[in-house]
Amino acid sequence: MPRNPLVVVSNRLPFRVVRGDDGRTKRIRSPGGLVSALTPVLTTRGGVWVGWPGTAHEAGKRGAAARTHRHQGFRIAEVALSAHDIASYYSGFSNRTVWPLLHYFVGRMEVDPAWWPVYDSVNRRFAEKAAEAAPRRALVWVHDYQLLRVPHHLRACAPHLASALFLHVPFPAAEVFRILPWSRDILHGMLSADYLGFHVESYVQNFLASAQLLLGCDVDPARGVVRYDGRDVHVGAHPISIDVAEAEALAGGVSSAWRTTTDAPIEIIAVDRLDYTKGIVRRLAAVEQVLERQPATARRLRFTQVLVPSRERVPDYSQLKREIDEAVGRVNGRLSMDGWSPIRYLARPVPREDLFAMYRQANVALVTPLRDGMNLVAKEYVASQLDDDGVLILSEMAGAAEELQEALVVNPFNRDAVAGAIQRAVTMPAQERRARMSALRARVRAHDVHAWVTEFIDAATLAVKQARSRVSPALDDVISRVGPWLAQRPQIALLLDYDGTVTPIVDRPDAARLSESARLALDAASRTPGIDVAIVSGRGLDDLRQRVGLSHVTYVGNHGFEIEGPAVRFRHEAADHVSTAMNAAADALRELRIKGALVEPKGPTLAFHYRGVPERDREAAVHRARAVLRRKRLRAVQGKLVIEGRPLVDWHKGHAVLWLLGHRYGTDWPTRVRALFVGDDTTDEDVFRSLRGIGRSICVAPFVPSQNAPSDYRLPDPQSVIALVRWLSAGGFRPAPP
Ligand code: ADQ
Repeated sequence: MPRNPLVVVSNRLPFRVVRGDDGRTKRIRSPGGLVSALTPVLTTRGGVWVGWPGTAHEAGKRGAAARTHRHQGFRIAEVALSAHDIASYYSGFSNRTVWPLLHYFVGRMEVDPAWWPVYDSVNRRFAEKAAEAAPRRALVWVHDYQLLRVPHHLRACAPHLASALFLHVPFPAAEVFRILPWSRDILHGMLSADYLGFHVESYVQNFLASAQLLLGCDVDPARGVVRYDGRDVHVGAHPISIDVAEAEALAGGVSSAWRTTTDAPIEIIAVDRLDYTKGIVRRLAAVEQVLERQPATARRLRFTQVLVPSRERVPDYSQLKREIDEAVGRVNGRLSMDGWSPIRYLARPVPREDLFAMYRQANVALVTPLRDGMNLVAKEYVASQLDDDGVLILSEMAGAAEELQEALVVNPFNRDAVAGAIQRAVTMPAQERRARMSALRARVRAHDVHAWVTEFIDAATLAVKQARSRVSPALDDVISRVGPWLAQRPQIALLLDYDGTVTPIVDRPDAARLSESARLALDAASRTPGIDVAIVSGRGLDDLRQRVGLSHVTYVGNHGFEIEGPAVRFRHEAADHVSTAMNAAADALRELRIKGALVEPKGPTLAFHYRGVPERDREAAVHRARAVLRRKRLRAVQGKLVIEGRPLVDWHKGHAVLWLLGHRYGTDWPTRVRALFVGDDTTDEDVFRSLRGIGRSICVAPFVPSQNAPSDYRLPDPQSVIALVRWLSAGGFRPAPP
């Protein structure tokens, strides 16, 4: 594999910046296998780690805070976040919306519409920072649920960069994921990467099912491929692991020989980050049950709960901490005797040496999360059992359970089952313990975090090569998806916007001419039996008719206020009432004498074009134009660098299209007609929405639109729209005769 430079993008940098007693700041390495696994890769390949240093920067100091510097042989690019960013992006959307949902805690998911735009814009800043810092030909590796929109923004600002995303938490069933109001935006964000990795195969399949259900993508579950926007996005399972050599070295420093002596206490250990997903309160209840009902075991048992605080800014977590404190206090209060307490409770970060000493000395590890992406504690415990002894009790809701099948696998919601597993573990014959633990240890040793990093990067690099050499043009993609749908009805209504859809966007509206080849293609389509062509535009009816100049076509002009074509003639009643106000508004707009602006009266509507206004003056120009329209009691509608003045009634292109279809084919037209609309402007979104579910629509845009566009497909430019029109008149969608 070629060794391209690597850019790691994660919410947190590989170190924390803290202020010492002397008032000076220093860096403390973040714990965890990820940092120790990625550091050597970055050092040898060269590259950058992009992340947030962990402290809020004060407003106005962004430049100073967002620095790039060197660390252990590679570069660090800091993304500065304000206190408001942290509250909305991190504590809000990431930890109170996405985290609970991805862990199936639907009831805990909070929805605050103010958080989403901050999450998206912070993700954009991470992407911009990565694009700016990335060496040429780098692979950008994005991590985790806080950054799911980064691949989208990266493709928009640096389309040449290859990117991959790894999700450290579960990906839930599609029916759960769809509960998130921004589920489609998140999927668009993720699918903009070239490669996607999850811990285990079940998350891969859940993700593929979501792409199919929510975006209508073609997926190949056997190969792990999603066809998205003309590309094959590969998706694979990569179970994360730990630094086994480090774990063995730490565990090797202590002895556990005493563990097997007959009157030694039976040590049970549990180690968690403070989180409701870890099932700590339920676990304590199971331990309590054993203590109460198995007096012979209870006398010898000592249960240690190690708990590292986290997310203290999120209210649920401080509440949970109180619940755990109380539960421990209650059990110890009820069951302690003669200086002996059944539960030892260490609610603080423990040095790695001490943690691994505890693992090594524990007879049993109780790992019972209610839901967990992988769970590294299970693997750390296994790696520490240097004499192949010890029993792992493992929740079936942890990703680790898909790998570590020789553990005692339990449902953490079933207290009797967990208590039963504890009882079984403490009475398990040595032979069975060794058989199980040696198999577990062999598996963890064979696949440590260094292997995980190498395999992920190799899979991503291969996927990038395949995807980039086999990009099928967006048109092929649309044709393969829309063809079978069109073939289901005898009639097609092909509805096309004009500017930016069948002609390229130009500086002055009067310069937008239909090319001869486009005219021929539209003419051929309009004469094809079973195809009905309409041009739907904001332009005045006469202007539109003149520009297209075809007799078999229907013209929907003035945003639907006027319609004319074979066997149809319509004019919205409001059109007549507003002509005086419209003319007066056009005069008033001209009188503003805004340099570069163009006023276009169109009868029942008018357009104020400001494409020619210098950029710095545009905001003021729009403001003044809107004020004029308001005074004349007209509706101001935003288009692409144009403000439209329309009668103050609820009527737009979408309503006009539905009226035309009903008028021509009857109210039950969807049973006989396939309506396909193509448009590019913001005003076309009304048609996208009106046709949603009863017709289909294509948005003309060079990239996947930033937000979740209500259209079904995308084509990059007017040439591909005309190619689609030719394909339709050639009958490409009709099944071949037998
Ligand atoms: P976490 O939810 O943080 O990670 P986990 O995989 O269990 O969960 O890792 C916790 C780490 O913290 C372990 O390395 C453990 O040793 C350490 N730790 C816990 N308590 C400690 C204490 N008191 N003192 C010191 N260290 C302590 C997320 C996902 C997981 C996934 C990982 C990696 O939620 O499912 O396994 O990412 O992808």
